[in-house]
Amino acid sequence: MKKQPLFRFIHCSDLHLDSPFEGIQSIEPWVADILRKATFEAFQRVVKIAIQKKCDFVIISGDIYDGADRSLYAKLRFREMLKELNESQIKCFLVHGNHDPLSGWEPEITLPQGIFRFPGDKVNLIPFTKNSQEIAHIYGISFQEKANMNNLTKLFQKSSKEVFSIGVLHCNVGGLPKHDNYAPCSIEDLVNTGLDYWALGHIHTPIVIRKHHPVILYSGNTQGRNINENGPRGCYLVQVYENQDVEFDFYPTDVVRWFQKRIDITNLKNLDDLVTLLIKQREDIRRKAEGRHAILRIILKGMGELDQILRQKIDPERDLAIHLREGENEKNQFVWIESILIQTQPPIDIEQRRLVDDFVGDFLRNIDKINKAPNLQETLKTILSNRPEWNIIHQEMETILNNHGLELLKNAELFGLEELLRHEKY
Ligand SMILES: [Mn+2]
Repeated sequence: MKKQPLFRFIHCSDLHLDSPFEGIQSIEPWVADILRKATFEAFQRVVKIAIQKKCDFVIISGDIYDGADRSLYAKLRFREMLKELNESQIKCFLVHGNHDPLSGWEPEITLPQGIFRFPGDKVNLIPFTKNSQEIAHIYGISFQEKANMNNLTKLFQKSSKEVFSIGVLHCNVGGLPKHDNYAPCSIEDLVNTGLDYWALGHIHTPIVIRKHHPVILYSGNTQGRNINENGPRGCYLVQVYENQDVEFDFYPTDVVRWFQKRIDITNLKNLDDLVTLLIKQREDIRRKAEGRHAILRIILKGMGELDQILRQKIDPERDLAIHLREGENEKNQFVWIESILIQTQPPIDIEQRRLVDDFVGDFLRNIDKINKAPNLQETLKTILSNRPEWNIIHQEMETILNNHGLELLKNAELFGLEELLRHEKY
């Protein structure tokens, strides 16, 4: 028979309660309603797992609330769920992160007993006792302010070698790109503290940084909130044994899962084939979502005969997405098409065509010249600022150029190419 662990806990993070879902082009009220509740429902699933698995405590590594000024509704719902933990004698240890620093406004709502919130001035140590035996030390510190640029690991000092020690911290390990570099630290810093388990928050993708001595984990957020947060989201169930061995398992808690799917049109003969393929992909995603709802972004890629029709005759939102969403309100697990992006190309070898000494070749060579300019944004700006319309729309255009300059140029190239070759059979 398998040995029983000394204790079990849940490590979760970045609940972002009451977070709005970002970037969905078109949404019906019934979907919006499910999305609005999703961050709460995801934490409800964490609570359920903690109770079912008979956990001793739950750790939340920051960003419980989405905004520094917490919504009253979020705090009320959070309290209800914490009450359930409390009724099952499950304690909860939490820190605050850059989204919900201690300096933010908080409605005066008392949280239930058994919840420990780490202050932001220094690292506190909370001993955890089971059957009158001290079996774990939990260390943590909250963000006082949003932009915490200090290496907080320097404040952690292990007080006992014998007792299993857990550090709770919202931080960026190793300067992970695309994330604010708050509370920056290195893996070495974490190892040097001598703690046995690091329950980290801030990075929304689950990452196992180190498997043993110490275990270092980002649990990721409990519910993905935009297309960049695709794939499974959830929490870790951690079991610690008498000899300090640690086992950890990921449990998905997301109510709605985000997917991005690239579809190649190269071998498609007509729109009928495309629609059939899109429906097949939608059903494939429904299976992959494993019993939960899904939001799907489709990107059409490839070089093919369908390119010209897709670019010139089809509105992907009005013609295709809307069709694929029909009947989804009757499904137990919906697949909501977030958008369909057309990034196809005409079946022409553009590099070869660029070499031809004719008008089309000239056009392609000019585009290439702009593309290779040292500062694409500035070059495009100079060209466009000679146009009379620039005076009226320059503010909007500058934002677009800064964020999507390259994309704009690519689209212009394909559009120009198709227009110039409109009467040619290619
Ligand atoms: Mn976060």
